[in-house]
Amino acid sequence: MSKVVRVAVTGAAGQVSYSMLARLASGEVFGPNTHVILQLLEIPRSVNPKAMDALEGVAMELEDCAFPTLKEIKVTDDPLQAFDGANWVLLVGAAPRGPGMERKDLLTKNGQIFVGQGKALAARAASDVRILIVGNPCNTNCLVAYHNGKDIPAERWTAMTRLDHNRAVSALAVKSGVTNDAVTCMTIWGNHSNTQYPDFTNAKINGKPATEVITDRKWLETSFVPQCQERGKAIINKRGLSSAFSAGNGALDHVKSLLKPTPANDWVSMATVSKGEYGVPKGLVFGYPCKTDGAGNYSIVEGLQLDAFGKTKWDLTLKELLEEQDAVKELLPS
Ligand code: NAX
Repeated sequence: MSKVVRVAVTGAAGQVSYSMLARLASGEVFGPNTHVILQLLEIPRSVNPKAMDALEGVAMELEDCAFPTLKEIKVTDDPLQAFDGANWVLLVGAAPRGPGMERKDLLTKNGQIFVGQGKALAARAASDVRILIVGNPCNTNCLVAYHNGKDIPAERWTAMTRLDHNRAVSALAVKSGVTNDAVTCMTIWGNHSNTQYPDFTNAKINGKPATEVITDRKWLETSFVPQCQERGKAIINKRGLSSAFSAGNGALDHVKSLLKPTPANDWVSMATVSKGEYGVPKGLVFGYPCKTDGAGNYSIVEGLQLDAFGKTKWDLTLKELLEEQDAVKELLPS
């Protein structure tokens, strides 16, 4: 094995990371001929006495898998060490919403974490780094990190809408009685929140417009869209915990998509730093349909049309992201 890839993961003792790290180390993502060095970040013992212990336990389990592709595991509470030379960075750790916390407080509390991590990434990551923000509110956390780590080009920063994408694909497949691979061209527009717009109007089922296969428009508008938007909450209601392995799976699908070209007749959903596509203000982190080249790069699929229903939903999710941007404006250097 001549190739080595350094992968930094934050929130590495949390439940999403727990469901993801073995898969990252195993060769599933980077292939059987690439050695993986995992650089795992948690919060210091002075902030939470249990987090580093839990992370050390996770590292012991990873060792005990004896993956031929796993070269080294570093555990640290210092972002500069975690991001040192990292080629791929998965920012999963974030501050959870505390009791009585307002949305604005959550945005600014997380924003402060992502100011520091954006700067640390710009200082230490590898020159070819690719960054995925999973920790919520992921679009705005990505916005803050990017604006504070601008030495890293805008196109290297993405936030995760892939779990939403997979949820939407599965929901259409179940409704139309097909397998998941028959559903293509799904887009999650906008925010990874309950304003996201899962776009059934441009999606396809067995190559045909989804709206020709599922002709029950009322179901699409009043069941499918809210089901996707509220899926996270529905899982919490059942499990008593938020989505974990489906979220880890979404993150790995996102990375795998960047490592493999998107098939000609399909695209994937990613939230990216807007260059103004579809009229979104530049610099906002917005969920788009994307095609990838297999070398870590994406391009936005241009020219899709939305109908009146879709446009209304699209406007709402853009409005929410603009409000989130306003809530963290003090954290964005001009
Ligand atoms: P957990 O609470 O299980 O784990 C989070 C971990 O992050 C904790 O171990 C905590 O100590 C650590 N952490 C907090 N601040 C940190 C910092 N500054 N540096 C390093 N580590 C830090 O949450 P989990 O269920 O794993 O979810 C992780 C994040 O993913 C949450 O923000 C969650 O909201 C978000 N999600 C995002 C999804 C998406 O589609 N974008 C879906 C799933 C998930 O809910």
